[in-house]
Amino acid sequence: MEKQWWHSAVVYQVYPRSFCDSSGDGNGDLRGIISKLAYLEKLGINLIWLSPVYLSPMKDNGYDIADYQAIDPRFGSLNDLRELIATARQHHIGIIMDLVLNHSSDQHHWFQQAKQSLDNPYRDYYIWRDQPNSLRSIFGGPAWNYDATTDQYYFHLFADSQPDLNWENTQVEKEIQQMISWWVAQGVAGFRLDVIDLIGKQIDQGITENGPRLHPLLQQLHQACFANHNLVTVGETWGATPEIAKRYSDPAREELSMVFQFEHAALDWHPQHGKWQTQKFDLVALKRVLSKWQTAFQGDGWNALFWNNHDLPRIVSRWGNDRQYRQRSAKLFATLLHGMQGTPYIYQGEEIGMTNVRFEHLDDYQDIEIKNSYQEKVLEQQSLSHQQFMQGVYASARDNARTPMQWDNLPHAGFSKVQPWLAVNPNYPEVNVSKALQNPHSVFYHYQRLIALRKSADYGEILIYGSFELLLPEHPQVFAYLRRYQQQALLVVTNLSEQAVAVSLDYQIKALILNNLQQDEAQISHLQGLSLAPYQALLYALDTTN
Ligand code: TEU
Repeated sequence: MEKQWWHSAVVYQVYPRSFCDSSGDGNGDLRGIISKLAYLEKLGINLIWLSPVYLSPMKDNGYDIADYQAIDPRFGSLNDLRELIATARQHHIGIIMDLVLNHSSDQHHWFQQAKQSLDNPYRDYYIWRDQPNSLRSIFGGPAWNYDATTDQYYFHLFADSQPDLNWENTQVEKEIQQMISWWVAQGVAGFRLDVIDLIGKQIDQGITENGPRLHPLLQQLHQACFANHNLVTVGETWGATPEIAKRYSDPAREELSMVFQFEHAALDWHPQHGKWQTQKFDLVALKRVLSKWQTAFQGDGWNALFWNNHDLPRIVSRWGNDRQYRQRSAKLFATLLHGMQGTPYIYQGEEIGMTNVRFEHLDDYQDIEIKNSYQEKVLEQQSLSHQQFMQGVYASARDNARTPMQWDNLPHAGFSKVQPWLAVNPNYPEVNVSKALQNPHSVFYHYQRLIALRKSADYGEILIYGSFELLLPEHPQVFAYLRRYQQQALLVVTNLSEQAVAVSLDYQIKALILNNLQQDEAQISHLQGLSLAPYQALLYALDTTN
């Protein structure tokens, strides 16, 4: 397949509100990000995916945009953003902006106009009906909100303060294309497209995901905004199967560079209660899903690799062990992910093994999804008790990922001089950047090594373009796979359990490249009877001469 610059890139997601507060108002901001660019360059990443910083009432932390071409004063100014783009470039880092195109905030002037009257010129920018149908909001409750002024209902797949834009209206499409082209002209490296699989919806048929208009709209977007700019574009697509993912990311179709698929990310969710009642982690299922995605594309698609983002709980708490084996299991997940084929994404704090949080009261949490789901599941339907719901919050709530970045052991973890908008995880004296940077065996340096390997002359090509073969698919503790490229082979072998385990693999070793344990390396040359300690992760180069 034709090589692209973003095949070899590593992306780091910044959730601006929680990254670094330079102004002292308890919210992270752009100048805070600028102050940490040297740190990110040291980690080795190439791109920052910047979660939304646009003007917003912050009902959904910026995923409710009131003006796509203005910066929210909490985060700074447009000049600060221009400075971020320019300074990041000096650190060899590009900026990926987050585009929320499925909906706007109800504070956007389009919606403020639209709700004035039935014949307002902006009325048709949104979706209105005389009667609601049975569609539900992803955040809980009906997807329709009654507007008394005009005696109609408007449609919202998320909060009622996030009305869905009407992509059937070509005027909407045109305005959005102009806005995106303006951002391209600001010098950004690319875009992440929020819930992009929802824009082709056909409400009256009850189709929200993967609607018939989706791909034509994306091709038009590509044509109007992305073509000839050498950008990277990544779509958020919860409903993607490999077949669907090819429709987005096959280069011949000229839509997006890649998509985030969530099959692995929702594996332990309950069929009825979803993330609010998690089920036992099933390693065999995880391996099956990931290896399906690893082998799905033959030049007609590209994987985006991630464990974490601002919507998901922390991987080390979720499927690792965030107590006794915190650092070790954090490194294990890093090795597994960065060893696979695709573009890796790191979510802020992942590189130091930040964990989930357990606040005592529901009120200690800020996320609108928590509040709305509590309303629906505990108060209205009474399908979960308060206690059950809190267990769900501890396991899966989005605020697990959104607690402020832990920079050092000063008050508020060095994130801010004042009480932050969301409380800091109390483990910050132990888990923080400053401490990680002082310890050569920290999670941070493990990530740094993995990123460096991807850039190395010896292993870059195989890590980026090598084929993938899952080993021991039914093994209940071990996740192991091979990568092959031309005459080279790599082996990743990991133990996702608290018990030591012995495996027998019939390969000759050339070199041990990475080990998440500080061990005196026994001079083994063959992998028969390999014994893995709890959460051990090894990366070998294999001898392929015979
Ligand atoms: O997320 C899409 C989305 O559907 C998530 O809200 C997810 O389904 C949910 O967390 C699972 O319970 C995107 C953004 O990443 C998210 O932060 C926004 O809240 C959402 O879109 C609306 O813009």
